[in-house]
Amino acid sequence: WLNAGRDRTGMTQHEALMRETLRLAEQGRGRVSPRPLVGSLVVRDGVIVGRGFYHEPEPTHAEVWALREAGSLAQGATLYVNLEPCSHYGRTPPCTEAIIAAGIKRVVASIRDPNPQVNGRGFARLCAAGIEVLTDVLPVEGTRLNEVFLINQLEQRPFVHLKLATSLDGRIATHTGASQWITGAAARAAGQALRHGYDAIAVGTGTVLADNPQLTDRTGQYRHRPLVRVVFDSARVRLPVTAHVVQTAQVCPTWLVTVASPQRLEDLSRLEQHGVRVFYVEADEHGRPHLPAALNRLFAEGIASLLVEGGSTLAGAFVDARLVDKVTCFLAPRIIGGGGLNAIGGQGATTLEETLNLTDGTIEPVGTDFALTGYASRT
Ligand code: AOF
Ligand code: ZN
Repeated sequence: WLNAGRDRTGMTQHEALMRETLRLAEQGRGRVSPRPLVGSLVVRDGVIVGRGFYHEPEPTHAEVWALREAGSLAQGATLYVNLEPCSHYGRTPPCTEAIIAAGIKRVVASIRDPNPQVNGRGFARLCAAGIEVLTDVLPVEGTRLNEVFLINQLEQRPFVHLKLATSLDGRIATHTGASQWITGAAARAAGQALRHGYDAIAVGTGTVLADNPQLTDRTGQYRHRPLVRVVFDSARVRLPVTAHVVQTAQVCPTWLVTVASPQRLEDLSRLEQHGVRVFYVEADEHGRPHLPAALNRLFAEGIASLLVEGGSTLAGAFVDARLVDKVTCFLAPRIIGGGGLNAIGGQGATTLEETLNLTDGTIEPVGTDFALTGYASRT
């Protein structure tokens, strides 16, 4: 009674195997940046005979791992991969050639690779070799999995994920400044776990002064590059040498993004002596780092993804600049009211046509709180 080719959950066999491919790719999280999360399967007569996923420090691409495991069983088999196979000589030879040489009959993919070195050439090369190519299998899931890589390739800037933890009325502190803790332990742990998938965490100096946070990845899972703590400061340079992020800068990188301030050179050199890297970018109209310039600079330094953790001023600046791709809000079912501090400062919208809208939202309970996630609408 099943629909042709579909299992009891309504998925086709291609979709079910692509789901497994995406699950494999996910295992690379925290160890692929600035490259994509890629998984691959070799399937012969409905049986998985090879698996692979991309993970640094090995430069080997997912497809090649899967082909290696399959060995001679790859002859006449189908290869699943969530990203178009590469067709260029990079750190490794092109996967298209390995696929052709192995005798693969059909390639099933989720999304095209926008990397200008590939961008359709991988599929074209496979077709030219007589391989059947089927793409756009679970394209929404494939796009989400590589949301960082896709923004990097298409916009040449880091992917920006704004993380908030607020009361039901969108506040992050009471009118006296009390802020620890608005959300419960489970939500705080979930927020910390997000850090594992990111290259850098951004906070404003106000947050460092108020909370003196550690801003570390405490998942205990392997990551191939250390998490970078990026502090955004104005020309006043208020980041104190005594801050935890400065005191530990030798073991866990801390970068300061600021604007040129000749009267603060002594403070800056003291921070540098503690191992803080200082980046100067042009000032915006408030005398704070111009965010597009700051992101450009961070991208050039290898930061492919940034988790913005606050506070109100920095979150507001990112929202005003519309440099937010994704938002996760841990929402506590409590109301602060009165003059409590808003999670998002900045200029804000004047009309309702100017608000930053989220789409594809999901909400799920986390302990006694809720995690709301959405993507900035591009319209
Ligand atoms: C990966 N892993 O499994 C696949 C990738 O820097 P290279 O030479 O390793 O090339 C990286 C590019 O290759 C990457 O940006 C993407 O376009 C393509 N596919 N990359 O790192 C993989 N399949
Ligand atoms: Zn490749």
